[in-house]
Amino acid sequence: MADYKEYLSGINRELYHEGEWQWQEGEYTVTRSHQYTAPGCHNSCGVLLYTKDGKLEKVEGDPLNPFNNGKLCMRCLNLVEAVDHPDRLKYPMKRVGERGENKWQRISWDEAYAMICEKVNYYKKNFGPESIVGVHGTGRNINWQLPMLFNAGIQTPNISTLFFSGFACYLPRIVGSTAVNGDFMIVDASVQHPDRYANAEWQAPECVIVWGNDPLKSNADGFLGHWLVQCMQMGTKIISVDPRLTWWSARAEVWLPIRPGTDAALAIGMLNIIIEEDLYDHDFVENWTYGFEELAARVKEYPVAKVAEITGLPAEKIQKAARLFAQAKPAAIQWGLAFEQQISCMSLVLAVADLIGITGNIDVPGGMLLVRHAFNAHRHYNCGSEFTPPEVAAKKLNGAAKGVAENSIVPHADSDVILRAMETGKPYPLKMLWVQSSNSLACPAMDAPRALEAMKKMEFILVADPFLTPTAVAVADIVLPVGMGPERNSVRNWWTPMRAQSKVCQYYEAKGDEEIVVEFGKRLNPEAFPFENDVDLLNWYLTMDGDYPGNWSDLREKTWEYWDWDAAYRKYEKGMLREDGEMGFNTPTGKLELAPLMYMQWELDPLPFHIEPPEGPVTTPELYAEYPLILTTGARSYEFFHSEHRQLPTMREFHPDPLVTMHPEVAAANGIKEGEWVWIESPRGRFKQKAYLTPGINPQVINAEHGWWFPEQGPENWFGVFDSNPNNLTRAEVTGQGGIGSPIKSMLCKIYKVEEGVNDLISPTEQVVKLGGFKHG
Ligand SMILES: Nc1nc2c(c(=O)[nH]1)N[C@H]1C(S)=C(S)[C@@H](COP(=O)(O)OP(=O)(O)OC[C@H]3O[C@@H](n4cnc5c(=O)[nH]c(N)nc54)[C@H](O)[C@@H]3O)O[C@H]1N2
Ligand SMILES: Nc1nc2c(c(=O)[nH]1)N[C@H]1C(S)=C(S)[C@@H](COP(=O)(O)OP(=O)(O)OC[C@H]3O[C@@H](n4cnc5c(=O)[nH]c(N)nc54)[C@H](O)[C@@H]3O)O[C@H]1N2
Ligand code: SF4
Ligand SMILES: [Mo]
Repeated sequence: MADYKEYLSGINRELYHEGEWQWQEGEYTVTRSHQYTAPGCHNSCGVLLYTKDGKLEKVEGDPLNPFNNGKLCMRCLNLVEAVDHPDRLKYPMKRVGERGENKWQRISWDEAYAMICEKVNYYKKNFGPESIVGVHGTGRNINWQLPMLFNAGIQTPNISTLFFSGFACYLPRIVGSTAVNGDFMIVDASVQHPDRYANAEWQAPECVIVWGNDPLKSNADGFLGHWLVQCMQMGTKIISVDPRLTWWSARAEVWLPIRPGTDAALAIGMLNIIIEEDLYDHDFVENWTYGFEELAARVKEYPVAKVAEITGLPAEKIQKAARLFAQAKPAAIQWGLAFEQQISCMSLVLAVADLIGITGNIDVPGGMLLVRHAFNAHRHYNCGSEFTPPEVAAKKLNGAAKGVAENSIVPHADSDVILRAMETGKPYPLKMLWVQSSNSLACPAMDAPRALEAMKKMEFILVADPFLTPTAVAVADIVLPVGMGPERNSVRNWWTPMRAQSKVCQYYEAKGDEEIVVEFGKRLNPEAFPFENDVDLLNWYLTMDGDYPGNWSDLREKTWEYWDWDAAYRKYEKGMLREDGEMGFNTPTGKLELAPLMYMQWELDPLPFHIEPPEGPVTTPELYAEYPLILTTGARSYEFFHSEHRQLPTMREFHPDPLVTMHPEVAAANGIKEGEWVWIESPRGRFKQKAYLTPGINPQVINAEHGWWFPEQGPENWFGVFDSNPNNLTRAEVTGQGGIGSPIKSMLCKIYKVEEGVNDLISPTEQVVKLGGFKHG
């Protein structure tokens, strides 16, 4: 697709029924839709769903959809296997044995509604709505639906991604970016133009730093990795900051295999080089920024030799990267999860937003585009919060994370404070957990064994999921079957464009999240839920704020007319960013704040600095002597979305086991061969994965996968959920500046071979479930 114009003109639009949302193709009904979740992803690509007699038979990418150009990842291509999977939950069920025994009795939805509503009303009346915690997972297609149920239906202020300490995903990048430039920014890979790469105004970035992110695999946060591949075909050069040799590192001008958790030092060092060598954009800095002098003074504290020492990177490579980035026009930074999964999180986000600022790469073609949500419809995780009475809202379990918790995008309670409250009953008792779209024990729970003990103290736990997860088996009192993407009518509204998702099939008694929200909402608080069905809810959502002109069926039938990207560049010069219509950025000073006032308001240092990881060669040398490897975790893979898809044969054929990646020298030093099972241990516990050897990794570092459980082991052993779980080693309540960030990608460990019958007599799952966890101080 190097010549995109040629590609566009080559598409047979008639063949793909341009302008139609549904048609007949032989024996198939074809529906033009978007797949969001379940199965999960952060994006929502255009799909053509082929059904016959109400059954989904085939899925193809929609070639007319400029968002994904007909391309699909293996997870969407494999949708039929997921939708048809026999392990799916078919009916609501209530627990009849002890918790964890996996004894269930089928009940009807009416019984489930009655039972659950009775519990909710009981706890509300006796302990207040705040005694009920609403839990969801990462941004699947639940990001306004479940908050609406929790805020307006239950009216609890305690909504959370449970046990996921330090808001350690995405949110800090959103609020940090907002503090600096008033908005969120993404790499401008032309997505705001329906004609994409052929657009006359657009330009490919000359250089992109792919930083702590692997967008080909993760496609996270409104950005598809293949857009960047397309840019590379048009000349974009890559700098990769990653301890692993990723696809990007292998094609980079400069690969910086950084010591995990030291990225802030690198970013500040680059700022220093760029300012010292006078490579910054004087015009932009003078006219549009605030705080340059202070920033310039701070970054002087990070000369390149010091940064080289902290990061373990050669000084020349750091200089080369800084110069290449600063001299490229335009340039951009594709940042990722490694930003939050380290203690320096808020400083790192700031330093990198400053790098964009001083080089003048903000809101220019091929730079970092300032983005908002389609049609300014901005209700997401705060949806329905106006229905929570103020005196109840004031009881939200907040921690130190002021900037994050008080922002209007994700007004979540602090999961560490919830964890403590579950354990201690303070500041007030928590009684009920409503878990919908999270397999907490397998994936988000930092210190998973501790999380299990805390959950056991809850009186009533509901889990709503498409599958019977280990979390459901371990602690649920009732489980509800959730419909998958092709089984729900829905709306995708996160950045742009606004997209509709159509229901084309039904699995037993599973219900989509919208249906579940409406059914419970109208029973729990009818005033806030004057809806008959899912489509009523969607119509309300689409028109409650913002300026979307139609209803839900308009959206699904005329999706192609609703490509509402705000394609303007340099919006700050045009008075398009501020409510007062003045020129400038949507910040208190109207400037791009290199030293943001918001940080000061949140009681954070408004200038970036480096914090050493809480454990490592520098902070804890004695521990390092015994645990000499740095453990980073969670690098994404094509086959899985977090803990999902472990039951799908196709995925397991490609990726049968959890893999721990290590340098051959590390393997040799520890007597480990390719493909052998390896214990990964710290003083807090251990887990096992299979060795994958490659010279493409910083030899100080090993990388373990996250989210593993083993459906094939069956529910009796809770699917072996702790056996390969790196979150036996991670900790809750260890967070960075302002209570934000968590060192999930920079811990210490040692490794040794699993020897059958010798050192594997007790599995981690048995250790946690039967013996009460790992013994540690
Ligand atoms: N297929 C798939 N896609 C997903 C997900 C999934 O589970 N599967 N999860 C979704 C979610 S919720 C998220 S948050 C995103 C995350 O997606 P990404 O941002 O891509 O996150 P990761 O793959 O965890 O890590 C990115 C890279 O950071 C590197 N890394 C590790 N430690 C460090 C460090 O200290 N510094 C630097 N600079 N790099 C480091 C890793 O080697 C890895 O290549 O993906 C989303 N998309
Ligand atoms: N060690 C380590 N741990 C990590 C990470 C890491 O990098 N390293 N990454 C962390 C990150 S960034 C995140 S965001 C968390 C993610 O943690 P979670 O988002 O909680 O992910 P899962 O545990 O996979 O749980 C999601 C569940 O939702 C179900 N589901 C999927 N789609 C839908 C839907 O549309 N509706 C409903 N109701 N259910 C659905 C799935 O079947 C699955 O059981 O994990 C974190 N855990
Ligand atoms: S990015 Fe991949 S998994 Fe996500 S919706 Fe698109 S094709 Fe599906
Ligand atoms: Mo995430």
